Amino acid sequence: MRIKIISTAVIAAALFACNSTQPVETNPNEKIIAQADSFLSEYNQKYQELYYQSAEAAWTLNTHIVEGDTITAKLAEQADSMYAAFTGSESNIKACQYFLAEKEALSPLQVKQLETILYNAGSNPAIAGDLVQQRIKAETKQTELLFGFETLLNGKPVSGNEIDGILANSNNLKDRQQAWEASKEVGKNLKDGLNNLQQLRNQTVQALGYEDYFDYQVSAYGMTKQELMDVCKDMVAEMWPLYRELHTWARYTLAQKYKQEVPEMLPAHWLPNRWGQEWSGLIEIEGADLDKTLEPKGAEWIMQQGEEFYKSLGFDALPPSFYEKSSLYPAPKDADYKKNSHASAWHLDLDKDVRSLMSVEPNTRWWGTVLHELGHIYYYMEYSNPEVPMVLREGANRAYHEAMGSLIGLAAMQKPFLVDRGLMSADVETDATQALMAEALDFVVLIPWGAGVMTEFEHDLYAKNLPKDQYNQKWWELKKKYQGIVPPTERGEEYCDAASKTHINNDAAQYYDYSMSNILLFQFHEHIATKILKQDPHATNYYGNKEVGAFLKKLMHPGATVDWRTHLKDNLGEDMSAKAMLNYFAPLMDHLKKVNEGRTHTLPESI
Ligand code: X8Z
Ligand code: ZN
Repeated sequence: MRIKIISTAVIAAALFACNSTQPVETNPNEKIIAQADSFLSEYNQKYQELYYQSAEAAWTLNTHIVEGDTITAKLAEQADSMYAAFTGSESNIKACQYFLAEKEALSPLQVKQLETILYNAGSNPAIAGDLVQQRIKAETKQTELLFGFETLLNGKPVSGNEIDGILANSNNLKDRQQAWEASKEVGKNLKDGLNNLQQLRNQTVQALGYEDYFDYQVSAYGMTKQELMDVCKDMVAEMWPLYRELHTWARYTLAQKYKQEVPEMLPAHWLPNRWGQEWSGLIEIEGADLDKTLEPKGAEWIMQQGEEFYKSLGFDALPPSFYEKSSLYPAPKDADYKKNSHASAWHLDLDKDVRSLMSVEPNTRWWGTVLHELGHIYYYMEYSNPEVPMVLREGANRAYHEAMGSLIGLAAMQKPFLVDRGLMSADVETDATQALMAEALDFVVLIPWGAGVMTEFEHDLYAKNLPKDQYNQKWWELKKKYQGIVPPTERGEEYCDAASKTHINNDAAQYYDYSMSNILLFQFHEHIATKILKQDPHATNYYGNKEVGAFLKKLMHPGATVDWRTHLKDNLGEDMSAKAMLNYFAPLMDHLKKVNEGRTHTLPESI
């Protein structure tokens, strides 16, 4: 049965009727509580239904991209429009405002739901209906252009995995540069679309009083833009001395590897990642080449072992539908469709229908990504419980969501775990400092990229209306400032290198989530290692420990029904802080200072 949405007039009439018919001694709070409950239960039901339809259509759009397939795009747009019309409807907004005016009378859970409903309305307000429609269309188009793009290398189509393979393994700088440049070609096609989305995203949220789209996305954390930018600035500043040492180490190490002079800044194509966002591929730990171990085992094995790890902590097996409906492996070479090549996890019905979209291959990078995505999936499954209303089936904040699987990814690279799981021989004498290096090249290197480059670019894009003819200049200015990375050759405004990053197109103004998640996950890890496992945080083995699982479930179970700060304090006894991460990497700082002695640093001492 379709539920009619209550309008303010209906609510007011209902209240009035109640007032005139109820006995005088009835607590007036009870009435408004009951009214709000009835509104919320109807809302949640309809929300789930429309969310599901829209997610299903988006799933098809992302897993089966066929050039010129207007039907899939149309279906996705239609479903999105229905979802937008409901979540942004004037009557729903008014109802929330009406109830929130009586906040004190309501329960905290009701207030949280009403606030979230209003927040969701913020990106789709009916009063900006035409703009919302245009934005939905533009977003669908951008996804098609990004993932339908045929990247060519020497005239032949190549996949993202193949580009990554070259950047991970080739010592030939010419090949590397070609692969890197090929991976940026897609940006040219996306520039107009990004410019269009920049305007449309801003205009739609402005209709409900947000300053701009960046302001809107940040408000989910209960922060102002300035507060968020300050948090990001602090994260970058705290990690900077370590990043600066890593940068110097990487310049000298790579110059030697490629037999070149030591460059002032790192050429983008020298690094083992298209965006230079993580450099863990630069280190090889003797006797512990996980790539070699994983290769013969195959992609399916990686998936299965990932699930096994979570199960060993006490999580349930994945529902059979996960394997039936997910799109886990690369599309066959001769497939007549393309798929989104960036990994993601989906909660389609906000209940049991969980899926992941990946292109898993048997290597270390995908091992980490599988565990990351499964973290999202298990978070979905954990908060899909009767205590969490549909509209609050989200992470305590977005960074929590990103942190869970990355935490397991960190744990899954530590020696005691690898030995336990037969992925490393117990006899291998590993160098603990090298292992720490590999972790820093992943988790530390992401901070200036995420909290610096990506965040400041998107801040300027939305909050400062960055002009289109300055996109690339700004991008490379930030890459140099925060990452010390420069392009192989001049990149003019015909390119749009920022748009080669998925999130700029379809996960806009949220990338600080990942930097915050790295900070949070070291706090979680320190707690687990010292309080639960009583092991050195650098050498843990979570496998099979139900207490670790119980702790994670406790973090996950309430979804967004809790305030993220209170939740952290309640479970860890502390606020968000980089202290755990800094402590963890402290031994590396001493080591790097020694290794870099006599070398020239080209990044400033502080930022
Ligand atoms: O996008 C992701 C995940 C999906 S939420 C694979 N990550 C960021 C990225 O790839 O840019 C994980 C780490 C950073
Ligand atoms: Zn993620």
